[in-house]
Amino acid sequence: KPPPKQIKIAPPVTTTGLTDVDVRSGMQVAALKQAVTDHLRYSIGHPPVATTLHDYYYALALAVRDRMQHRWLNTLQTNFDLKRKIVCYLSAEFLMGPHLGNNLLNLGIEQEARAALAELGQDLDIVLECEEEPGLGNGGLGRLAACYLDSLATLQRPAVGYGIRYEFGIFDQEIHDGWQAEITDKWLRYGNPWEIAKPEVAHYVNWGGHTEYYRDEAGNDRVRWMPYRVVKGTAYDTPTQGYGVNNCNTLRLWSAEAVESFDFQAFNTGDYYQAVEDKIISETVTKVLYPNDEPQIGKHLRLGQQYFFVSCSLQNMLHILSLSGVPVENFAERYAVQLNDTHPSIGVVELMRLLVDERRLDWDKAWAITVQTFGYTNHTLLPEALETWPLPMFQALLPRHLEIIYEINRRFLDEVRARFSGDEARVARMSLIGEEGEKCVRMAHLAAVGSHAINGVAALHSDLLKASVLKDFYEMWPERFSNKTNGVTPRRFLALANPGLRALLNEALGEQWPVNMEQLHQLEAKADDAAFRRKWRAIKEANKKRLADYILAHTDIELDPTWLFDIQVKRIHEYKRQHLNVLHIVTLYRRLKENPGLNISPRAFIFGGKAAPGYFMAKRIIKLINGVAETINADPDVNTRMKVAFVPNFNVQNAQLIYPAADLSEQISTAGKEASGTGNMKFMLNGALTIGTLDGANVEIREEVGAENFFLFGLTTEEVEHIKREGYHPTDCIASNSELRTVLELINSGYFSRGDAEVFRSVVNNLTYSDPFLVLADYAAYVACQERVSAAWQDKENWTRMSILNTARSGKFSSDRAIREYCDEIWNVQPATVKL
Ligand code: GPU
Repeated sequence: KPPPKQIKIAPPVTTTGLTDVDVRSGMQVAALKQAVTDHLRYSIGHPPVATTLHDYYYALALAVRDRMQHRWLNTLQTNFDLKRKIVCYLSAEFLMGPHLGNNLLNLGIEQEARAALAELGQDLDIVLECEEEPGLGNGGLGRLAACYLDSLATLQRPAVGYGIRYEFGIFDQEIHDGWQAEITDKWLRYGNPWEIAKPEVAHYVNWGGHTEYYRDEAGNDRVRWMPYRVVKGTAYDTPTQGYGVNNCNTLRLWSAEAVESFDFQAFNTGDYYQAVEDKIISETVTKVLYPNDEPQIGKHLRLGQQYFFVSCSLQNMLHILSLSGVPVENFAERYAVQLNDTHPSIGVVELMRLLVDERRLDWDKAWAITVQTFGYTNHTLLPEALETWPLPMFQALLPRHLEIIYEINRRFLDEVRARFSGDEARVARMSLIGEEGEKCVRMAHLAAVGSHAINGVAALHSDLLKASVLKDFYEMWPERFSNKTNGVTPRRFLALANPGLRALLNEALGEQWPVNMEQLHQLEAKADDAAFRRKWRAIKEANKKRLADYILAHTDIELDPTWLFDIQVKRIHEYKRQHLNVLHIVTLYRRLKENPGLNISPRAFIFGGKAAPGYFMAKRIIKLINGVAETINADPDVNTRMKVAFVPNFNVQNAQLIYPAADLSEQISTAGKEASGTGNMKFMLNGALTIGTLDGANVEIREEVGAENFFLFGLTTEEVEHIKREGYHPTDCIASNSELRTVLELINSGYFSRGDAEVFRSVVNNLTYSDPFLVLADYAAYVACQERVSAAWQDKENWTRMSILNTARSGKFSSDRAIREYCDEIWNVQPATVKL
């Protein structure tokens, strides 16, 4: 990213005549204007000649943060006074996206801020673009955590998000000659106005070494962990403001530093380099986010990151509990700790260690507290994505934790044997230690054993969980299992991302819909109103124009906003089947070349998404999309009716431009593979129609919107499993479909790679001889379904009707609904009203 423009703007001098308006908390234009002016002068302190646009962003951000700070402190005090139970959401990722626009929205001061900046000669929209978004997540899982923080605050539930302050978040993606290039994400480069460092909030985390057994004063056998290294974790807090309420919760991220006292030994013996090296190793822990989402790659440092943030967080909870004068025995009455997938599941063991070794509780008591405290959300069924750690690696880093795991496992397997006597195969399947091949710790089993509640993230996913990955655990403890279908925040992804639609909804429904999405049902009546439909179309077209401008600026590809915008944005993964989408595009291309008079609905095919840097096939798929785009966009025979664009660096910021501009949402994963999906919901909220398989939350989206307003195609989960069992031969699909054969041959010939027939050989071969995600098996059904889409698009009025119905029936997918369910059914956490 280039440094912010050095626009020379003289800091203004104002005379507001403020009387009762506090510059640090006033919400009026005059107060905000004065606050920005003061921050420019006293917090940033550039002379007029050096003041930049970025300075205005930073000054406004600080002014907004002051307003939240006021609410934040009141929230903390209220929760403390009321002794409320607190949700602790443990997540290795929080993909927050840009803060400024969202905080203005949630505080209800967008217009005031816009006016204040205008009086200072600045445009809010341009200032908003200066923000470098914190990309501390890979995709769906990290963004879900961010949506849940928004809903927790809005629903007035006391909550803390605990995670890692990565110095480098998810890489920035550039496209060079069609290939993905990864650029380090230096998001902290120009400072971060949203966080407040809390150097006094620090905890110490041990690594490695060995354990010693001793007898305490009372004659009890105890264990002491003699670590090889100690790392210090310091808290950085980001306030998360609820919408339309005073509640402001905390996102607490831990940053690792070296422990100085540890250096002295080395310095005294003159081993300066050893000391410096220790410091570097310690600080490495929170350096960088691992860019692989599913599957996680089993690296030593990754386990270190997980243990580091989980240990800091649990120590922090215990510390606050004792400050409140609450006995440790009451831990589970005061904290509901949720594990966002298995990444923080070492917490089960760490809490046991803290309670048994450090607080000297007896085992049974500690275990009861632990199970009562934790809940576990599973986010994937992909076997290669289930986390396991090789035993030697685990033992080297966490020797005491391995001992505790053995003890948990011994007691647990006794229970299994008592329930299912003689079933040793079941015992082996359920063990926390995997013994086939290299021995390993199974983190999903640990999370399941250590949690009183286990949930999947969509109805289908939760059912499959009980029938496959966690079947044995379901048979053991059926009462622990439930479904919590994901949701997304309508504040960021509708009100903020789609101001045109926001205004129309306000006009039609009043202003409560962002916190009561069921009210959107009232739109159903409007779907039959031609004047309303015209307004609806005008908003969609303006959003498409806005996206087209962005795409032109970033790719040089010009799109026509009157065309059908067909969009697939998400991480690039074979199971998500971006290559199935490409096969349809090439099919259409060939049909147009063969039959120039063919009547098709003109379409823009838009893609976006990052590939894990080491994921060979995903990177080829990006190259394929770009190769097809280059050829098609340059071909005058077709480019008046179809174009293809790959939006580089898909992130939260450009997602807010993309979802509102979609006519068609591509949700085409192999049935049974996408746990839920959340992009599907963001599209629906914004009135896109879905083309999709019966996978993840698509099933529930179709249920809500009605089958007649959803383009369904493809094999079901059962059919997929059946075909796999019988032995799947993709070559049969090719043999029986000459059009598919021609399409694959065209890709293989080098036609989309300037004659180089090697580039896509691996993709074509993979589909031809392996095709693990049944792309070819679903090809014909997908192409046929796309023809139905094309025909439906011709009827503008009916398409608009369906679009309105999609928004009208999207209420279920608000994260508020999801968070209410978690609070009522898993966490038992009540709202607390915060007054100013
Ligand atoms: N998901 Br596990 C991720 O984004 N990263 C992960 O490491 C794992 C799951 C996603 C699922 O793929 C997606 O289906 C789901 O909607 C999302 O988590 C949130 O639950």
